Amino acid sequence: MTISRQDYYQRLNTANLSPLWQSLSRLVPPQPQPKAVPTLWKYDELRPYVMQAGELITAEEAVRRVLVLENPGLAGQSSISSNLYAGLQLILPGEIAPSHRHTQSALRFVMEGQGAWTAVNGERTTMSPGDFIITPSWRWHDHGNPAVAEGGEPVVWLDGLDIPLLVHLDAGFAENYEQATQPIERPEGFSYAQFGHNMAPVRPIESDGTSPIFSYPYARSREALDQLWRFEAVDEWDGVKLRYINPQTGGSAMPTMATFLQLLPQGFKGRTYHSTESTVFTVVEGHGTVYIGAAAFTFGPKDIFVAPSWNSIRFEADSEVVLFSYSDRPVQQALHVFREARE
Ligand code: 1HN
Repeated sequence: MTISRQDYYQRLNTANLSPLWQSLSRLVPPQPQPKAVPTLWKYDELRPYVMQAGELITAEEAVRRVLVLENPGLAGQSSISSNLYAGLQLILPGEIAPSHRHTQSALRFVMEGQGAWTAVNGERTTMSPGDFIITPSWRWHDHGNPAVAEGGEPVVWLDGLDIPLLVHLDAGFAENYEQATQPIERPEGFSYAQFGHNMAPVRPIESDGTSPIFSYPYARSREALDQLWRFEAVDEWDGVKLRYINPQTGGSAMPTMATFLQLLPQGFKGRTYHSTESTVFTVVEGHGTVYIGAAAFTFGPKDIFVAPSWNSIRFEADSEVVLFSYSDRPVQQALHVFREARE
């Protein structure tokens, strides 16, 4: 007598087996089926929570005083999209976030406040709003903020990391440095002088896959967009959009995350596109509306929103808008699975 399918599946289960025919369409969907959902965080609503954290815990105790932006479709996973992490970090005057390193790559995008510093590769950089700062994989990094007497003020930045990707890859390592801060070996601005002016040292410095420029100041990137806009280089989907590059390779500044800055002219009504990358956007300037899948979000300065893979995306700008964004595009490109469609 043949057993019932029910019994059969039960027995398979106890033998650590499963019938592919029951999961095939889920495993190989006709198009991406992200669990992450389009989500917007209004900075006005986030900010009080961030500042309260400053009253409840020191940077020293927290190690990193960060509120994680968690996608409601990925609850409990500290993820804003399937491969990306986002958080808001606060550092108060006089505080130090102690030096450590990990295989996860990190980016910082400064949201508010001036004068905090981050150190990477023995060099410090001072933060200003709109600056894009990189912590490469496995490099010691510490952050600090001068005391109030030296002009310190609360500084908040957006942290973008490839944490969920490294979870999938089971490739996470981390270590603490024996001191709170790493030794300073080079003057501030050294790496920017070497690589930030379309020039490079004559004797090649070997690339570790991450840009040797670890701070991309906002003023310079903003100026590029402004000039291109004046030259009427406005794309119907993206407005004026540039990607940050690693000057050693021409590729993305970080191996796992691409970063972009784009300008939407006042009155811009963009066309619709789809992309397999999941993108986290933050608003640097201006007001507008973004349509992501079935969602419509009106946004203003410092708001953060995420467009998970293959959701339709379209922008409208009420005033001149500047958006910073990061995505998992380089990973998809390396694997030859990146796709986009422009309607
Ligand atoms: C980290 O090292 C930082 O260095 C921020 O500021 C956020 C989230 C998870 C793991 C490491 C930082 C982080 C992080």
